[in-house]
Amino acid sequence: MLKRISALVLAGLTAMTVTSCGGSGGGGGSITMGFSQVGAESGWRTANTKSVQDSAKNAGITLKFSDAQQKQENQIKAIRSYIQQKVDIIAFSPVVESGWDTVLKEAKDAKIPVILTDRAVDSKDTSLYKTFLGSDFVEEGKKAGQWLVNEYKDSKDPVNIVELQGTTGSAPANDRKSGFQDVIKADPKFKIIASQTGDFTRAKGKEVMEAFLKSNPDIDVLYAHNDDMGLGAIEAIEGAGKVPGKDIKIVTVDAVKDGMQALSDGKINFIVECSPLLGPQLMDLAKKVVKGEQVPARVVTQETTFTQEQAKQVLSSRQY
Ligand code: GYE
Repeated sequence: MLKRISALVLAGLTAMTVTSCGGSGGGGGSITMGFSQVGAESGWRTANTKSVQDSAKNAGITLKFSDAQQKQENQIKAIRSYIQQKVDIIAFSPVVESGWDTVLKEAKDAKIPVILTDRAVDSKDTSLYKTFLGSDFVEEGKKAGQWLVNEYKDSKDPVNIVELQGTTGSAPANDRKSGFQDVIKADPKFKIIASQTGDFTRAKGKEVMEAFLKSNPDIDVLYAHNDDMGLGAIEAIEGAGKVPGKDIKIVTVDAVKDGMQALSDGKINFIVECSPLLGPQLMDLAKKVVKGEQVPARVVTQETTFTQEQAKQVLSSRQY
């Protein structure tokens, strides 16, 4: 009797080992990824979500996906639930840069690796995550600034700029602001006369631009941290009886379809590309990390910029 019980226990234990081995992905079984997305605030985000979902499917990775509606507390909850569910790997796009140490430490203690995708965290302890995949937002801000410097190179007059910032405290808002400022500060004729968050949404971009137009009669340039806020602002500018792209020049970041359409139509003057198609690289990195292979600490997305002419040429072939 005793012997039989111990044999059963043994069989049970073996079965458990086999399942957990399959679950870990190390033995060729499928990988489960918990992914906490920022929200659905922009065209960029929608394209990013699709890229992550499609490429998980293509890579044979089981994806648990949650949308945090631009709230850090929701992301922390999602990450904690992925830890409880013992997923093989967690990936997330942190809505803001600060305040992640505790939950990242919890994941580390549970031996669940974390990949940052799209946005960075400001944690000093870089052992809290395996790698960070995404754009160089400072560089994007610089590219927007360089376009402006070139556009006004023959003018001595002051250039009054209004800025629509992304979500307060987010890496792209912080970095696109500082990169832009770094370039334009070389010439005092460039003046940022108003700067406020539009939360990366069209609705907020429109609302804030309306307020800018009311209090500033003399706006030369709008720098919007993403296309969506720029598109909202275009509505506000047209509503105020001005011509976007002419009376007020517009430079934005992302290069999503609607942005590229407005650029081709002459309503936006220049777009700095920020690619949302991070899914395939994310899945490759996840497979390597789960296998215990070394991955680079930082993987930077390749990106370009678009003038109105260039937008016309590529518009029909854009994927997002
Ligand atoms: O530019 C904006 C989105 O984090 C790079 O978030 C991303 C930004 C993107 O809402 O449109």
